[in-house]
Amino acid sequence: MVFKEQLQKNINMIEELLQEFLPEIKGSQKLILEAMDYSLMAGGKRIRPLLMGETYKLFGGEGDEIKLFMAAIEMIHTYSLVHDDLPAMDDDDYRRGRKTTHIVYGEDMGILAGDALLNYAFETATKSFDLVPDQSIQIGKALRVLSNKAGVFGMIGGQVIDVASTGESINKDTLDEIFRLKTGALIEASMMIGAILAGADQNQVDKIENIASNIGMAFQIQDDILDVIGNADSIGKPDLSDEKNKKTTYITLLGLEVSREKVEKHSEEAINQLKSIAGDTDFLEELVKMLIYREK
Ligand code: GRG
Repeated sequence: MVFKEQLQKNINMIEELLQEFLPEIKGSQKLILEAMDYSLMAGGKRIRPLLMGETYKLFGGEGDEIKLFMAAIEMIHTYSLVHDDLPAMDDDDYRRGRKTTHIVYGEDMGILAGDALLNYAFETATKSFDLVPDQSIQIGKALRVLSNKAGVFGMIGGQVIDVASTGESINKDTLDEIFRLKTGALIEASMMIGAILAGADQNQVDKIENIASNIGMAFQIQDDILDVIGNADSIGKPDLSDEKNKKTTYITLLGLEVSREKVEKHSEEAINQLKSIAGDTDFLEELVKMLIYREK
């Protein structure tokens, strides 16, 4: 099957499993359940579950427990976007082509829907203990990676440095740290969990962490580039949201050309490291190229 067809099939499968694992919208929690559904089912590229599922397959995984973790990582990613859009943070009215959660449901429900998605991610992932009890050690390790990479020394930590340094001038080391944590940590978690649940050993998991870290850097620098040169969603018009939010970016620090070279360097490293892993890495390599050279 050609790459694009396979990709669409995988995305459809992810959409279905997200819907399947979300609670039914009913009862006394109807409002928050609706806000969670609104946030999670708003589309999005689904790159974290895609990377997780493919890494799982690469290391020979064949079970269904990965689906619970694929849903969990997308729930955590979505919570971070819902909170990032709040008035106290970026104060954005639109996300993924529609009104943000706090605009539709109010700021209170925006906060709670984000909290609920974060918690529900763990409620979902821990169902894997019932599904494959004999895999409890791998599941425990995967949960540790998920919580650490999303936490104060991972994604949240990156957001903290980012928020604290907004409007300040920062150097490249600090910017790299923000990218590594804010964007990289969840991408690392996605691929590491795929490897862990498939039974990869520690050396292989470390290698995957490194590959994912390069993907995360390339992905975020490309995000900065798209903010300046425009993307397909805004019909070629730049968003310039980084400029509006007074953010230091790769472009403001190094310029467009060097930023493009950095994207190239990180993606090449990721792809070369992927090639050194035994197994069929073709789809993953295509996926990495597509993510890094995306236009939205
Ligand atoms: C609020 C705890 C907390 C964290 C927020 C992820 C994040 C940290 C903020 C979102 C803003 C942003 C641009 C983060 C960098 C990572 C990134 C490029 C997120 C967007 O991810 P995509 O492109 O989004 O995968 P879709 O909508 O496709 O899922």
